[in-house]
Amino acid sequence: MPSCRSCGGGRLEVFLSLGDLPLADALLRDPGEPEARFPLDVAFCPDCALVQILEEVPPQRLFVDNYLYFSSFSDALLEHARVHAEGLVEGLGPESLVVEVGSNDGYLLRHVAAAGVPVLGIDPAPDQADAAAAAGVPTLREFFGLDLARRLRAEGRRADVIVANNVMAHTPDLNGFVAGLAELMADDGVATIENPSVEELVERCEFDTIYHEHFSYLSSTSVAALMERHGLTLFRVEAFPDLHGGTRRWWVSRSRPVEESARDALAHEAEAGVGSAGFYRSFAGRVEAVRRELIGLVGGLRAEGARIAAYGAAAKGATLLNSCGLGTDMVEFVVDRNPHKQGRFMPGTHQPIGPPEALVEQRPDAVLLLAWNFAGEIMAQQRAYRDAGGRFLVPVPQPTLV
Ligand code: DWN
Ligand code: ZN
Repeated sequence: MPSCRSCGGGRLEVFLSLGDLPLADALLRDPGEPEARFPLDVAFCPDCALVQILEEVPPQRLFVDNYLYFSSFSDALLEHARVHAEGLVEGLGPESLVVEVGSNDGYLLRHVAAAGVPVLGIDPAPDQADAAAAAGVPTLREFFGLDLARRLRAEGRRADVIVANNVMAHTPDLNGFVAGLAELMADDGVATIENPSVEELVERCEFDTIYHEHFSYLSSTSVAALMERHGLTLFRVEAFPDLHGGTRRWWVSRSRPVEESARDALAHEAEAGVGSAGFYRSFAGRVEAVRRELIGLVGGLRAEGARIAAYGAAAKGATLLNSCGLGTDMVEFVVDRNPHKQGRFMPGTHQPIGPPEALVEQRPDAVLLLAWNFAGEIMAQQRAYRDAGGRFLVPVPQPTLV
């Protein structure tokens, strides 16, 4: 049993095992190509409340060799990033520096650059870094950690703001990552760290958001403990209940006064029990119930002769299809707006991935919404399919045909 990724504690308690699954974002070029599978066990640390997986797939394999996720294929996410960028640039100017770790295709920093504030993106994914450069966002193609932070500081670069959206949970070396934030951050700088909240993951049974890219599953409680260890303080917490199934934005700095939102978030989690093992103990049973219900619902539709497709070649979709054993005999194909994903095949279950237009052309009776976190945007977009009688199957928190 490995020690805790955050505090080094030796009392990790596994509360969910999803079996040996393929890498969620490793979409295949050919369904016959060999696929590695890795165990997916989730544990709770009673010493610092961090929820984490035990397996450590090398980040190079996860995020560089075959990484197809581009942030700019969700309008809701783009709008969320634009609003955040606009808030960040207040009070900054041409002497400032805003760094984003995990900057992907420049979806956020391009707004900061447009406001005349110097930016630096950091992301090892080559195609995404190329897209960012084309959008006017200079990007270092590297993984972020303490040694990169030290090199940047040695060059005299200190960040007034560091943005880290959906990346801190993706790094196996949590302490190196946070030490890097402290090293790169100007004395009176801040970092804003966004990740899904483990509280909603458990409460809404979002087990499909568990995959090997997500080494940690964060809470205000575990983030506060992690930051304290590196001389940083959690001073503000924002909640976005509808983003990625429930997201928090954690603001940390060396010396900003702690605000009510941070105190409230920690008090709420203490009340809910997010920092204790009991909160997680019933999760596996609830996951099993949702799996069975989904398999039953899909099986029932197929038994009536219904044809079923899926929307969103999302990483979470790979976890859902594989942990529920939904192969091409149950779900025929997947559609996705991201052209880098079209023409590929889902990991493990091998559904071909095509453009969303296939829904209107092939008219499946029901569509499993793998990207349920964007249900509003997607169902509005698929008005024609729905007006023609098509129905969506939303898998979590409760499998529901809408
Ligand atoms: O942490 C991560 C989250 C933020 O994004 C990364 N590990 C990888 C990724 O996870 P995901 O693939 O589950 O994220 P999404 O953004 O929920 O995936 C949505 C998929 O659906 C994308 O492939 C884009 C696609 N999409 C679409 O085809 N039409 C999305 C929208 C909104 C649409 O209208
Ligand atoms: Zn710990």
